[in-house]
Amino acid sequence: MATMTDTSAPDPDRAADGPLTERPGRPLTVAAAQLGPIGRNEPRDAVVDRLIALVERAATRGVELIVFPELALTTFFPRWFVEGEPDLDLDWFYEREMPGPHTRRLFDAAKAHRIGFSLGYAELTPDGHRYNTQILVERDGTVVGRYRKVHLPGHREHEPWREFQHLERRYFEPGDSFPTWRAFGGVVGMAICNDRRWPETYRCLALGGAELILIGYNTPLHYAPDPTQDPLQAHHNHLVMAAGAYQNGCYVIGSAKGGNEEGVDALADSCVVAPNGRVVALATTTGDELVVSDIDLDLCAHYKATLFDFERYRRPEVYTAITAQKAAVPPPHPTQEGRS
Ligand code: CDV
Repeated sequence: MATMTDTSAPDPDRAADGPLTERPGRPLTVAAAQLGPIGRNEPRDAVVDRLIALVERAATRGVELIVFPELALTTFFPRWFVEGEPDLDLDWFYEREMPGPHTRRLFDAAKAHRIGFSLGYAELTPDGHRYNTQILVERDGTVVGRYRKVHLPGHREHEPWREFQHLERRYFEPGDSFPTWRAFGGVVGMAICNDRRWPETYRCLALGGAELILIGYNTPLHYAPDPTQDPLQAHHNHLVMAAGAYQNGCYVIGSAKGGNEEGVDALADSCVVAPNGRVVALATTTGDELVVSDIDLDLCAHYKATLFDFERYRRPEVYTAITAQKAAVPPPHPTQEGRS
């Protein structure tokens, strides 16, 4: 029988070298900078004005890092099939440089207030590639890193049976990695919208040491392939981010573009989730709103060094199916002989 002094059995509730003790802490004040709808013809400068207003509000609240949503500079244009929309200039929705002529003011305002930020936008590279991208900018205005969305949802071809399209797979190429960076006193990673539903996203980022995962999203309340999910959108949103945070000992900041955008209702519910899996700050509106939280990155160690001590407890040799196969491979149906 195990005694109080028996150290032979691994105790998952205790760090490998003894109980976690009080630490000095790595405090950081963060905010999801939720946006309400952006109109199809809303000029870029008007959108940037809204982003700067949120930066200025953040400054009065001591915020050091703000997270803007996915495609935060434009309406969610993948809802339109361009051939059917002669007035739609698709290239207008993409940024060719970052910062560019319109976004330079945002960089300057954030730097003036010593506020870092993460911003989602449609990227058009000089050699013609298009990505759904999010960047991370430090408090001194330097671009720390860029992430390109890995999990592109929706479809490639026009599907007229839908109330609105979701043509991300037509308008973007997928990204191919989950990088992490040292920034804001910790290790930071990013993900975009549909990425947040996949456990692989968080685990890949956590294997890169992520303590803080920044996620922008545009989630229509109506999911055409299976409308039974419509009333569950808010539940699924927090379910996946809370699970990702807890199972990887990370903070997660989820920032929505919510409200009714060009006739499509989108989920708001921007939030900050702690490594214990609790939503510690939550939006109360569907419009432009700062969702502020005082976090402590040292809280991550309580999970990373105990229950989710990867080095001690993970079994990658047993998880080979995760990278070796894509679709599920169920066992074969039993044969008549097998049943007898
Ligand atoms: N922008 C997104 O990635 N939206 C998806 C919808 C289409 C399901 C999402 O996962 O929220």
